[in-house]
Amino acid sequence: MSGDNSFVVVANRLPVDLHTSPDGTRTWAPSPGGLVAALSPVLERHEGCWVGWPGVADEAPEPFRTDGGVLLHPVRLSSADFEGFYEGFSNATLWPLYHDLIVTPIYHRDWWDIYRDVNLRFATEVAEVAAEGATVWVQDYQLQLLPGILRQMRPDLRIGFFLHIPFPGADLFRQLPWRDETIRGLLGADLIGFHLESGANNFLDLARRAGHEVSGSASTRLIDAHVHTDGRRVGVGAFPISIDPTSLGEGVEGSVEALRASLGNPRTVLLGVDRLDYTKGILQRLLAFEELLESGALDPDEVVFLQIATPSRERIAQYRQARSRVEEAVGRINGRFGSMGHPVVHYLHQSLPKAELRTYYEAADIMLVTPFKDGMNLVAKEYVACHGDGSGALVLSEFAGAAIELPQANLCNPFDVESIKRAIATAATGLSTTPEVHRERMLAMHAQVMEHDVDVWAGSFLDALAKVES
Ligand code: ADQ
Repeated sequence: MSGDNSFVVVANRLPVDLHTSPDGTRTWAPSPGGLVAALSPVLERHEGCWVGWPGVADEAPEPFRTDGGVLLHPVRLSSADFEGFYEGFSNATLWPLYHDLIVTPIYHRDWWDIYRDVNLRFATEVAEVAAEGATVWVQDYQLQLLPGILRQMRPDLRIGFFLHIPFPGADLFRQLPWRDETIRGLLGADLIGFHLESGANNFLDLARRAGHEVSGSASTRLIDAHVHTDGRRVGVGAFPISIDPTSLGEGVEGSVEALRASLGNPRTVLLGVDRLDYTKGILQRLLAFEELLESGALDPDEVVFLQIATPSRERIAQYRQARSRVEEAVGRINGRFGSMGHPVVHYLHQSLPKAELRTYYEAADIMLVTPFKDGMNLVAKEYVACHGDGSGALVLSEFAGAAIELPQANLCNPFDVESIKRAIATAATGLSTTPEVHRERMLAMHAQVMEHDVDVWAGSFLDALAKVES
C-alpha cells in the first residue's frame, strides 16, 4: 500500500474552499493561507500532496492538482465526525487544556473515540498516497495520534509533527484521561516541533514521566533533545513560526490617509485583529480602554479603537458567550463615550482580505495583542512587518509565544487590567514624548520578523527532519 508522493503534508484542513455561483454551480478552489504559501515551494518541487478535510461536512471533491502541481487529497468527514472530532475533542477538550484552562475542558469518552477514529482515517489516506521512504509533515493538535498510527502502517516513512498551539506543563496535561495514548501517538514521529523551547521541554518532561528515556534539553531550530523509545530516537525542538510578509501586499498609496479621514482623523488609532476566541483577551483590552477613557487618560475626541474579529467556532457555547460579551462591551463603551456619527470603538465581526488588513496595520498607532495564552500570534508579527519605517507601537501579552522574539514590545499581563492600561498609556505617551526610542524598538522588531519569516520556519524544520537519524 503506497502511492507516489515523496512529500506529504497532512493537516485537519485542506487549503480549498467550496464556491457556489449564482446559478448553483459548485466548484472547489485552492485557498491561499500562510501555511500553504510557506509549504508551496517544497510541495511544488516534490510534486507533493496535501491531505486534509475540505471544510464541508459529508462532501469531498475528487483529489485534484493545483496549477503549481500540488495534489490536494480530501478526507471526507461526516457531520457526526465534525462534531466529535473537531468541535468536541479538538476544540472543547484539547484547545482549552492546552491554553491553560481559560475555560474548563470537557472530557467526553465518545469524543475521544471519534478523535481516534478520524486520526486513523487520516493515517490510512496518508499511507495510500505516500511513496516508499517519503517525508510526511503532520500539522497540529487535531492529529496527535496520527504519527503513531502511521508509523505502524508505514515504518519506511520519515514523519515530522508540528504543534501550532502551546504545549502545557505536566500539572495540566496529566488531567487528560488519554494522556499516555497522546504521548505515544506523538512519539511515532521522527521529529516533534513546538513554537517555544518551554513547550518542547514540557513535552520532554511528560515523556520522561511516561517512562521513556530522554536526553538533552530543547533548543531553537536545532535538535539538542531526544526521546528514546521502541529502539528509535525521536528529535524534539523549538521552531517558532512566522509570517510571509509578501502575503500582506505592498500597500496602496493614500489608503492610510483615507482610512484615518473616514475615522475623523483621530490623533491615536488603536487596533485589535483576532479570531474571535476567548483566548485572545479581546474583552480585557476593551475594559482597559474603557477605564482609560473613564479616568481621562485617553480623550474620546482624540482616540479611536478598531477591533476586527473574524467569526470563529460559533457552534461552541463558549465562543458564542465570548462574542456576546465583546459586543456588549463595544455597545456600552460607545454609549458612554461616543457621540452621534463618532463611535470611539469601531467593531467588525468579519474576515478581511490580507491587503485590506495591511491598511489597518499601517494606520494603527498602537496595536493591541493581549491573549491570555497563544502559541505564537501571527497578528503581532504582521503588524511589525508593516512598520518598516519604525512608526507605531505594539502592546503585547507576555503569554503570547511572540513575546519571546519581540521583547522590545510594550509587554503586559492580560490577566491584570491595570497592566494592559499601563502598557497602552506608556505606548500612547511614548510615541509623542520619546519617538526615537519607540522607533528603534520597532525597527529591531521589524528586522527580527523579516529575518525569520515563514520560509525560515519551514526550512529549518524540514532540514532538521531530514537529518534526524532514528
Ligand atoms: P490563530 O489562533 O488563528 O493561530 P494567529 O497566529 O494570530 O492566531 O493567526 C491568525 C491569522 O488570521 C493571522 O494571519 C491574521 O492575519 C488572520 N486574521 C485574524 N483576524 C482576521 C480578520 N478579521 N480578517 C482576516 N484575517 C484575519 C494558531 C495559533 C497561534 C499560531 C498560529 C500559527 O493559535 O498561536 O501563531 O496558529 O501557528
